[in-house]
Amino acid sequence: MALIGDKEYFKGIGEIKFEGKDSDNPLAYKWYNPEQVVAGKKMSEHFKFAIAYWHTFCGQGADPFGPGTQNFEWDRPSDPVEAAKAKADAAFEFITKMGVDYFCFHDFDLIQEADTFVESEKRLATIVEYIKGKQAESGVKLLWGTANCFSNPRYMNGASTNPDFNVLARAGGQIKLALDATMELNGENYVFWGGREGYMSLLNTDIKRELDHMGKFLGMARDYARSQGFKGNFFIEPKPMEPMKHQYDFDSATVVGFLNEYGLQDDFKLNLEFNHATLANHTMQHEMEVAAAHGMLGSLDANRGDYQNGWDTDQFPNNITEVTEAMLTFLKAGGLQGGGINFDAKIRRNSTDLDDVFHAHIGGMDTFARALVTADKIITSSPYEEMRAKRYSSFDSGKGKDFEDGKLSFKDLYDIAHENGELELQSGKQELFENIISQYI
Ligand code: XLS
Ligand code: NI
Ligand code: NI
Repeated sequence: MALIGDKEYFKGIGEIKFEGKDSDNPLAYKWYNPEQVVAGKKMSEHFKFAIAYWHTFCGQGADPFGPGTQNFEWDRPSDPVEAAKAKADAAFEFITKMGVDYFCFHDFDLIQEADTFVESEKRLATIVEYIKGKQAESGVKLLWGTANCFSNPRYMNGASTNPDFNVLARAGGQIKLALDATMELNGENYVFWGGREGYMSLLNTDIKRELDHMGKFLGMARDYARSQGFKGNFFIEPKPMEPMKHQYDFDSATVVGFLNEYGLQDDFKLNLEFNHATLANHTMQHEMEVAAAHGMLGSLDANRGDYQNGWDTDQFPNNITEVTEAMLTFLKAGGLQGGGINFDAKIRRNSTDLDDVFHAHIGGMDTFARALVTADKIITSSPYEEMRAKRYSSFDSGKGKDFEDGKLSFKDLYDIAHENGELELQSGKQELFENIISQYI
């Protein structure tokens, strides 16, 4: 069913279908087959792909050196409410044609923020009502909502970590409305990305006080949403820097520690992003492993960085090795805790055709599908699992098992060391592990 209002924005492009890897139709899926069962679940259920409202329908390709290049038809109405409705029409047409089930938004992606808080609240209510109708018509669901508490100049020193209480309170007011909008649209989760929660200079910053404020603020937001009946997950999205010099939600390990410190660990999980991982000098697989080890692998923002520069370039994923490694962790963790895979990615500034945004998402979804199938084969039919298990086999019985069971004293370790004498080296077999990944791709 193609959902097309009075106006069709993506003319000449119909629904994107799965045609298999031998198809040379650029507007077809080669690997992503929503119905295909992998590791006991349909691909569409594994992934819960989502389209990011901000990049795909708000971003126009501007960069620090020049204005946008992508002035599409839905950007043209001058009245903010008309513009927001046109954008919603274009968004739902695109999402439906892609056959994707979910979208994600920031409050003021949906509609332009007004000059006053009161007027912004009214605008938001109007567009939420409109989008509710679009959802009912199309069946498209909301993976998560969030608030943009980083673009407006009032947040230049942070939102919940702002040294000025009145800015913190304003952020609270704004996030209350974003939570309400998320609940109204049946959002399955709510994301906090601390865009300016961090510092530019330590000379003017009290880290301890700011972290305490953020911890308290997040707890209050959670309590409010729970009191309104929100059952979904809260996610924190780590990123080490940009826009701030340093951001408090630096990486998975930092955020896990923070959540435990402030008593947020039962309601909050992590939304991890590939490009943020690389900015933190980690691989995405590392970030996912750390989150999974704490039962906090919540959701993923799919994209990739540029390996030759250090920016958050938010390119569409196409690195099959990188995504396959991520999918190994994904499958072994039993998937995501409530989240899905949101394309937090944008087409390049010089990609100016309407079909470019289709090619971008098709490529990204195919990369994930191919990586999932590959990771599943590696787990089920290669020696990979056995090789990993073998490395730890000395803990499966005898003294190693006693150690794991807490039956040995430190003095026992000394006695065992004495008895063993000098040890043979045990190879880590890294190159063989790497070859298995390549072989199965
Ligand atoms: C920016 C973040 C942002 C979050 C949502 O780098 O990735 O887009 O995903 O606020
Ligand atoms: Ni990002
Ligand atoms: Ni993101």
